[in-house]
Amino acid sequence: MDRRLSRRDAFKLAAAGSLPLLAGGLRFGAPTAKAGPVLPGIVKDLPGGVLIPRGTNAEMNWGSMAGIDYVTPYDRFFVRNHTATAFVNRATWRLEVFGSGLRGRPARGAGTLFSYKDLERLPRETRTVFVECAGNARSSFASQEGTPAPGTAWGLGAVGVAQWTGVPLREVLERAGVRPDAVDVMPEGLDSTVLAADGTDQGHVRRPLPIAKALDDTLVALEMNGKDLPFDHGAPARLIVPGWVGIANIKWVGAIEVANTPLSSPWNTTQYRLVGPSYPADQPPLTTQPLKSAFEVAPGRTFKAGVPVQLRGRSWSGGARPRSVRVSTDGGVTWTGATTHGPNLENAWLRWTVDWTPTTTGPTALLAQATDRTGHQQPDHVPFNRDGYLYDGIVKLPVTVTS
Ligand SMILES: Nc1nc2c(c(=O)[nH]1)N[C@H]1C(S)=C(S)[C@@H](COP(=O)(O)O)O[C@H]1N2
Ligand SMILES: [Mo]
Repeated sequence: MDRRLSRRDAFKLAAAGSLPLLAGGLRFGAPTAKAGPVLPGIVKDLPGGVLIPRGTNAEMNWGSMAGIDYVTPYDRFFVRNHTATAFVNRATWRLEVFGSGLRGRPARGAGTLFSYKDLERLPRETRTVFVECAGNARSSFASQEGTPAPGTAWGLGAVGVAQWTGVPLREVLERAGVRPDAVDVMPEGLDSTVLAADGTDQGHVRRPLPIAKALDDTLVALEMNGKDLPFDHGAPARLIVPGWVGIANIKWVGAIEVANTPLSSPWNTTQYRLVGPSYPADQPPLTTQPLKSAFEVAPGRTFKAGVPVQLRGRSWSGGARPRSVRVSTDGGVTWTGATTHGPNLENAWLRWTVDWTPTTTGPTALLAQATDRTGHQQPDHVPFNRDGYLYDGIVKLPVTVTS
């Protein structure tokens, strides 16, 4: 993995008018990754077979995780931008913490400023956790439930586990003078403001977080997998909110409001709630990601009849950890218990394998169903919600067996 800018990255940055903003010390080398599609708004290369373009976003191809260790490498980690990757100069970047939940109740512009160097001097922690889009597996509402939902048609690849290193948000808030009556904390990104479908400007990407979660395990991450945070994943600093919907993990964070009254933004009011005929009105904003499973197999892959293979996969949840997994290779008619392996970290994933010797030729579907430590199982069906969030059903992966 080479985090230097390729020549193509440099062109993309220049085209975005962003080169003057870049911090010094970047070296421009020859491209190192296999050429793949180029998406406006994403810096990293999208090598064929590793990341799949989805509009202006990029999804991990689960086939590219086969044989990969516990964490998702940078080159295959999905990217979800509401607008485009921001280029922030780390040397001049400041994080401002302000609001009515702090001593002295400083207004915006009068809060405490933290430079990157300030953060580097604070205590550090590493958390190995997933970031997963609330809309991950949204395409299953169309393919399995007959109720298509608008929005990025993700398969199961809008998820990745990385080692995020940074400063606990608690340390930052304590230094900024958080008061016991603080209720909500709202981080805000430095990327462009977002235009709604009707053309209204919704402002910068921001979403309130209850103070309890902010003071618990939330991180102001500076590193991903032991290296400086890459542009696409929020450099120089992003929030990591373990187990919660992707949108909570604000990238390119530039300001954090701490308030003694509840805060709101489009990302916890009109969006990121479950709206639909099966849900009572006024559902709360989404918090944790549900239990899911995926095979490390590219959709549509072919297998040869009579040739034994080891199918691998992973299961994860932002709630109780997965306990066991069962697998079907015949579209859900018969099931076999999978063997689980290695770590089963909270808010990360559990790897598993199952041996399979295909016999019947033709199209079939691979299914995996996880059970968590409370006994909850992934359901067969998921009731429709307007925005296609939190699809946690058993996903049918189409594959073909050839003679
Ligand atoms: N500032 C900002 N933060 C953001 C976003 C964004 O567009 N702008 N997208 C969010 C969403 S919807 C997701 S799923 C995750 C994706 O993180 P990644 O691109 O590092 O995988 O970032 C979240 N944080
Ligand atoms: Mo997301």
